[in-house]
Amino acid sequence: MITMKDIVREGHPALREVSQEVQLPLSAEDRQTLESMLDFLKNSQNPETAEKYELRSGVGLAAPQLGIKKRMFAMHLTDDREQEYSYGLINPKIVSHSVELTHLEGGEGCLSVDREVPGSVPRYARITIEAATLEEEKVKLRLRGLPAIVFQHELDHLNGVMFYDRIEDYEDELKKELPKL
Ligand code: K2U
Ligand code: NI
Repeated sequence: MITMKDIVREGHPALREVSQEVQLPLSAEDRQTLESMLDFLKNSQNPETAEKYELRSGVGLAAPQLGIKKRMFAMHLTDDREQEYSYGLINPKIVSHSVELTHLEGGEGCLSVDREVPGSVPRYARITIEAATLEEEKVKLRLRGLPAIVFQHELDHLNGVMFYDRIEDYEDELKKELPKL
């Protein structure tokens, strides 16, 4: 079971590297890892489980956040139309996107960042994505709203990008990562 001690924090090299494509068909190990990432998100959104295991609530988790530099992440959330998005996505890519941008009111956070970093994070308002799922099927999804924002936040993790890299109007010194431990 993944808990917060398994999630690497700012300064860990995996958060700043480009992850590698995942070999298909999925190995038993990669499948197990991605399924446990999805379980973490579900556990983190269950008040009793989250309290018992001291989990921070998350709607997305990328393999590099476990120190695993592979192009896969899990997302688990419902959008404002009560549509559930619960996926383990492998080799995800954005195939097209709107010109229009959006941002999460109040800014973004990150399970690998133990501090508040205020500021709006610009994201594409609408995206069309392709990926393989845990069921080893290719999926093509059109996302908007929170699912689109979560997808872009997690895809950034696969490319070594942190959400605060994208906060334009923010003094540089506060964007710098904590000193390497
Ligand atoms: O990747 C992560 O660190 C998980 C983040 C993903 C995320 C943060 C901000 C905006 C979109 C995605 C966690 O889910 S942070 C907790 C959270 C919970 C609900 C809504 C937004 C963020
Ligand atoms: Ni994050």
